[in-house]
Amino acid sequence: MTKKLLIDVDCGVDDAQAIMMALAAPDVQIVGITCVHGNTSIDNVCKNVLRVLKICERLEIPVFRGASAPILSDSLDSGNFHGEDGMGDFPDPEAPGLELIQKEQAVQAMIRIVTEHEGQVCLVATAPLTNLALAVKIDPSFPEKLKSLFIMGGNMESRGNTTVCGEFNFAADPEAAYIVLKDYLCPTYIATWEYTYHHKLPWGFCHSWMDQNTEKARFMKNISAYSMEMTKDDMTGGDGFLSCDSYAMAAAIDEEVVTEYIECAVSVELSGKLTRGMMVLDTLDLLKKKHKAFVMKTCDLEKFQCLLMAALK
Ligand SMILES: [Ca+2]
Repeated sequence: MTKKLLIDVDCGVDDAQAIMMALAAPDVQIVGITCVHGNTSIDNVCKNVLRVLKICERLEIPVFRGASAPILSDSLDSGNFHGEDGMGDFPDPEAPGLELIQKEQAVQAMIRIVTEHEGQVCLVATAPLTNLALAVKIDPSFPEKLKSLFIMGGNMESRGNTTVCGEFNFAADPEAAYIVLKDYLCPTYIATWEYTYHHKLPWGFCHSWMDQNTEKARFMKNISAYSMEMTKDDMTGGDGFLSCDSYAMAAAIDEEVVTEYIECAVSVELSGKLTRGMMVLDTLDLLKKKHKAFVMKTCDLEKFQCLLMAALK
């Protein structure tokens, strides 16, 4: 049966990798891509998604513009990890124009699409969760109409990549992350920062992946050059290649990619001096929350690499 995916992105390089993975997967239909602030400005995010769809010859997929800033926080500086434009600042004079973005706003579109396909859509969120939080505030029945939710974000060992204890997507809009973990009572699967960090791929894989003789591989090599240079001596990289968003996408595409989960209630710290934006795992069940999330723990790296390989073929 065809899987329907709705994808919410702040299109940096790893979002691009995740989108391309979904586009290449058999039996997957992308019903829409919604854009949100994060790695770069909302306009850049929209443009980057269109660039990805163009290289994959899939510009018929509707792309929607969403929130341009967090709900309450000031915008967080992404540190230009993926370059100023979010995709390595590689010039692309042939990039499609923003007139291809749908007129309908992202949050409205999410609600409409999921209502039209009630119980069938997996929402994959690889960005700050602002659009998702707004969607449930506008339509409280939105989460229950989803088949499932896959998130790249948060952490499970208090390890940060942006603040001391904060992973970027959650730290960029802690209130949104809090709302989503509280109000989305659908089956929820989370690829935390540590899950991705513990499943880095060898650089050798990365090189053979990008050295495939295809337009898509050349595109990936070009947009990745900047962040690959950055990760060589950066706290996040060094000893391996990381495509954070692709871990959440892989889990949505093929449930066998994740071989072990921690099933427990989760929340987000909003007021800590050092820990604002940190995801909290209630492994002792002290919060007595009925809804448990599936926090990804171990990954079948062979399956994961096959999905990535196919993305650039
Ligand atoms: Ca992202």
